[in-house]
Amino acid sequence: MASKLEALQRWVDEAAALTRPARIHWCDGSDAEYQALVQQMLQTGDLVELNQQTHPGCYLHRSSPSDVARVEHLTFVCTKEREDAGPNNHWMDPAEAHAKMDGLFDGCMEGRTMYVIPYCMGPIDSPLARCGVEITDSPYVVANMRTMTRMGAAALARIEREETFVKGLHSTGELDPERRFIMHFPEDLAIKSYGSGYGGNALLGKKCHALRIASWQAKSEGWLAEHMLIVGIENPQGQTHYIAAAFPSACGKTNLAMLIPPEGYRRDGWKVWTVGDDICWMRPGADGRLYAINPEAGFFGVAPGTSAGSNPNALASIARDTIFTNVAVTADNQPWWEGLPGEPALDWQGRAYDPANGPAAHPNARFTVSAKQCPTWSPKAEDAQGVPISAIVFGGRRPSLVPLVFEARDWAHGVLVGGAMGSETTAAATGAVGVLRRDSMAMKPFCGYHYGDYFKHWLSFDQPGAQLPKIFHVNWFRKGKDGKFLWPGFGDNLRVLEWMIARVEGKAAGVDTPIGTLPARGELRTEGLALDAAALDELLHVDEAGWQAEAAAIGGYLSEFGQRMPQRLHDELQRVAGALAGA
Ligand code: SAT
Ligand code: MN
Repeated sequence: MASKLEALQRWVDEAAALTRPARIHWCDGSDAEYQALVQQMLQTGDLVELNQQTHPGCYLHRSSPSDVARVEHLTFVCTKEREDAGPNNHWMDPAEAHAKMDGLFDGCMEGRTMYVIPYCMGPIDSPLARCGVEITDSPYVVANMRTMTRMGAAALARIEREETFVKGLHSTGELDPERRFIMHFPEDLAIKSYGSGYGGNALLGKKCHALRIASWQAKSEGWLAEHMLIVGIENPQGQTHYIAAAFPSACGKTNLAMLIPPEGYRRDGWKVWTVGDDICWMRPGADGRLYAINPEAGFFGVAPGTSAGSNPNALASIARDTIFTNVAVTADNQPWWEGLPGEPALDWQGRAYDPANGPAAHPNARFTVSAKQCPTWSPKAEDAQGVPISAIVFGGRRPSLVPLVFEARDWAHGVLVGGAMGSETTAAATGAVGVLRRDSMAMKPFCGYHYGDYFKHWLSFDQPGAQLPKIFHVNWFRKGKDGKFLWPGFGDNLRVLEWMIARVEGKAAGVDTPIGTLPARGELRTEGLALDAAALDELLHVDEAGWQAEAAAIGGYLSEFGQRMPQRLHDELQRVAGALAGA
């Protein structure tokens, strides 16, 4: 196969001339192609078969032990002007970056197959969808891309029609952390990634395209590419509100997207529909509302902690036809991780399990599965027009200070609330875990341009005629003095979403505070919940002195972005600080 689109064919020819593969395979996305790849990987040891009785079609990939997460310190945005990448990104001059990468790619596919993967991010017929082509020498990447994107013939046809696509060149190289770089060239819609096979570094449709490059495209085309789940909440009357929520990696986006309503809610007829668990592209529709699609077709979820208690829908999704990465296995060869019943026999590196070596599954072990296997997969997720968003939610891991939920006064205040977001770090990225870091809109590792320009872009949606979603902030991770979580989380988070929907529908008064609107006493339904009044008070308390210090810290953070930070956000912060001082 080849392409009749000259620009595509020329780029593939150039990549082949540089990397010198033994053969080139254009991926058609068929079942037969997938099965052949699996067979080949079983032979090379890239995949290990799991128990096919209990887990039909499931396989395990063990990565190199030094290649288990995204590497933000090796990830660059290469714009002509350094300032355009902003202080939120590592920057390299494009010419220097190309030279460096081409040096690494030189001859790197000798003796190997080069796969050409045309893919579409979003429903194939959606005007909100965008396409790309990834070139890789990794069959593991091809198999994962097939699950995570609409890959193959239909995508190629759309690319040939539109004549524009994101170019992603990838090689696993030697998997040497010293020879590993993830480079983005937003001005050329191009990505070059070398030396890692891990999801966020190697499945280029995901973070590299659907967030870093897409955020850049979105800025110039008037839409938003966000690190958000999308969930539909259907009330007993059969009306569904769609909510988009941004949390940093490994803070429970997948769990919220697949939430199971608490017992009483189920009885009353509440339903939850999963549209997406990680990425959301939104654009104003003719009626002024924001319409969202999930650009992905699958879930690349964190395995540890996924259990019948925390996320039964995820567990049901991954019972078959799933690729597991860096999980442990039981004595009868079933996938295993911390949080599941039973016990591990081999750890994620394939060694006999020994607690002295740490957890059996890597803390960032993952599953890759088609979204269609999720019991709550929304029929609307395939809708070309997307779903209308009623509320946007920001949140992070904040053990203290930040209440369970509050609502921003208006859009501009909401942009400040998202901009000020902070969270304790997790295992999804290399580095220390459990340190508070500011992570505006959960986009710190993913915004492909200057954060100041990004906030300005967000503010620009507030226009006459716009019917914008309400903006909320949540914190499921608040701890009491005993160090235990105050809020049960998981399914009970629906109680908080219900309050948000009541606010959207004008059915809850709330209480105004300097930081925003909180649920008034009695507005949050707590029946059936083992939560004492003191815990609820603490969860909904605004500690003014603590927030004054927080406001000062946020001010310092906003100043890091210099002149490009819109004055409007400083003004919004002044308003909050003023209200706190007067409180
Ligand atoms: O970066 S990944 O997509 O591999 C996982 C994450 O951090 O969300
Ligand atoms: Mn993510």
